[in-house]
Order: sequence, then C-alpha cells, then structure tokens
Amino acid sequence: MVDAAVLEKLEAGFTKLASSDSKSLLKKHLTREVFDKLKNKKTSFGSTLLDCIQSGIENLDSGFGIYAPDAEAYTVFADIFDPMIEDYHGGFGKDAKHPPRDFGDVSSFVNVDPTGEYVVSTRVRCGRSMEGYPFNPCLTEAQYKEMEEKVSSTLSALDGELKGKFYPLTGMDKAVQQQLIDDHFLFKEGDRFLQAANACRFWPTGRGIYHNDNKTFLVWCNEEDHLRIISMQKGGDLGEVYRRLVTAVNEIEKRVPFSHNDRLGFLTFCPTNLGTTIRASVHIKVPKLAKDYAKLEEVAGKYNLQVRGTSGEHSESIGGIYDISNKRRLGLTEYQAVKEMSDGITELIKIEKSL
Ligand code: ADP
Ligand code: CIR
Repeated sequence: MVDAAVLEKLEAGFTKLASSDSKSLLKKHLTREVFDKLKNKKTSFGSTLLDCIQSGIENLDSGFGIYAPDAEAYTVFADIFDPMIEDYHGGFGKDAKHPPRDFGDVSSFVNVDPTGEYVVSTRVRCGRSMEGYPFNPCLTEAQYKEMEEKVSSTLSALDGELKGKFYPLTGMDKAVQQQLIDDHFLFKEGDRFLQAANACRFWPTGRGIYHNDNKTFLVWCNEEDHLRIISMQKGGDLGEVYRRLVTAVNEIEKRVPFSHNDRLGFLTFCPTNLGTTIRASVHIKVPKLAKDYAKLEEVAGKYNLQVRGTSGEHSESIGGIYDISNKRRLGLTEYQAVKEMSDGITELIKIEKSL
C-alpha cells in the first residue's frame, strides 16, 4: 500500500500539472483515469507513481516529464509509460517489439558535410544499464562506488584508439570539470530534471568520465544512465564517428553484461532513450533556416529530428550553433536511427543552400 503522505503529494502534483499550461507529454497522457489506476501501485523496489512523475511535476517546462525509477516501473506503470513511449518514439504501440540490435554496415556512413561549411562537430552516443543494478533513484552509495570501480577497471583494459583514463568526479579540480563541460565532453552538474527525479543522490560519488587522449571516445559513469558511451569529433565525418562507437560498444559488451528487454531493447532511466539508446547529433550552423526557430523545428520534425541548444538539452543556441539529432531510438535498429539523422541532416543542408 502506498502511504498517505505519498498519496497526498500525488494528488497535489496531479492538480498542479492538470491546471498548468505544461506542454509535456506527461500532462498530455496522465488523465484522471490513468492516475487513479496507478496511484496505489508499487514496484518491488518500493517505487511509486510519484517517483516516476515528480520530475515532470516539479519542472512544468519538461518536454517529456517521466523517468523509470527501476526497470519494473515500465510494466507496473505501463498505463502511463506506454502511451508516452508511443508518442515520443513515433508509433511504438504497447504491443510493439523492439528489433534485435543491428549496427548495420558500418562502412556505409560518410561525411554529412564534405565541404565543412555547416557542421561543426559530430557525436553519436548510446546508454547502457549494468545488469543487477537498479536505476539512479534506487542505488545505494555502496553500489555507486562498486559500479564506478567496475566501469573504470573494465575500461582500463581497452587499447588502441580507445585507450584512455578514468577521471572520477570526486576530487576533480573545479576548473578542469568546467572546461570539460564547456568543451561538450562532460555532463553538466545540477540538472534540475534529474535532481527532481531523485537521480543525483550521493553526488559526486560514483560519477566520472573516461576518455582517450584526444577526447574522441568518452564514457560517462553514473550520470543519467549507468554508462553513456560516446564517440565524437570535429567536422561532419559521421562514418568515422559511428565506426569508433560500434567498435567501443562491442568491446565493452564483451566485458560487462547489460540490461536488455525483449520488448524495449536496452533499458534506460528515461523512456526517451529506450531501444537503441542512440542519439546521433551534429552541431550545425544553418543561419537562414534558423532565422525563424519555429520553422527550423518544424522542418527538423519532418525528418524525425530534434533540435537542442549548443550545450545540449534545455540549453540555448550560442553563436547560431544548434544540436540536431535523431529523435526516435525505439522500434528501429541502431543503423536506422543513425541513418535517420544522416538523411535528415543532408536534407536540412540542401534546404539551407536553397534559401
Ligand atoms: P545527451 O546527448 O547525452 O543526451 P545532452 O543533450 O545534455 O545529453 O548533451 C551532452 C553534451 O554533448 C552537451 O555538452 C552537448 O553540447 C554535447 N554535444 C551533443 N552533440 C554534440 C555534437 N554534435 N558536437 C559536440 N558536442 C555535442
Ligand atoms: C524532460 O522531460 O524535458 C526531461 N526529463 C528530459 C527528457 C529527455 N528528453 C528527450 O527529448 N530525449
């Protein structure tokens, strides 16, 4: 049974959200009927509906608004997760099944901007959750430490281009940390969406970053997901970036078992990342298209692309640089997710040239 204090917070939260002008998918899909059906449920970790929706209630400017405190939440609270997942990922219905992992022909991607006029840099990332551990809100401090140790020792075995070093956030010089953030290599600190979701407990314990010398291959440890595996570099050579990512993921997967679900693919804390977990992005300058931001978003949307600011999600554009990436990650293969970004960016550049 969910205790009275939680039920009271849930009721107050529901009223706040329902009477707001929030544009989140949570507000769109959390009807009174769904709310009443779920408000008394709990996962075996003790997670309630409040744990799922508190970020979207506290942050009415959320685009999405819900997180899974533990993997079971995806089934226990399916009545709210399923319609939001379907809406975000463009038609992944409640009976749909994510396809098996398929990186496709890694040599088929090329430079999306061969003349180098538009694309500043290219990045492909994916997320992984380590088998046997719940998501952030349910992790203990001891588990954070244990996971950091596992991640850093696993990565220290990588060689060649992937060879690098693990830098724990604990004890990291503040100026070094800020420079890594400003250069787009490290996650930011104090993300209010994650904080409200109870995902920043014991910070900075267990958090850290691994990277090779030239910072083209990076792994984030215990920020939003247990692992974020990242390949990035200046310019538009998506082929090189993707090949590096696929090599890295294959190497890491040989050494660490990850949580995978038949229906939802790789499991992540935020449902927007389920499935392939792939976000392939470019930092791009398209000044003519971006003159009218609403238009840029509308055109990007036609190609299933999402526009973010220069410093990532919920940030503004600096110097006319936008972060544009594939929006869908679930219900298609890794190859298709990256192809969607590649094709879309090619089209956006064509449109920019024609204006
Ligand atoms: P994520 O991609 O991990 O979901 P964010 O949207 O917060 O999370 O982005 C994380 C960081 O990656 C930010 O600093 C952002 O500027 C940077 N980033 C994203 N795409 C690119 C890119 N194509 N080139 C350089 N930096 C990028
Ligand atoms: C939000 O709802 O805006 C935040 N919780 C972040 C959701 C992830 N966003 C996305 O589009 N991938």
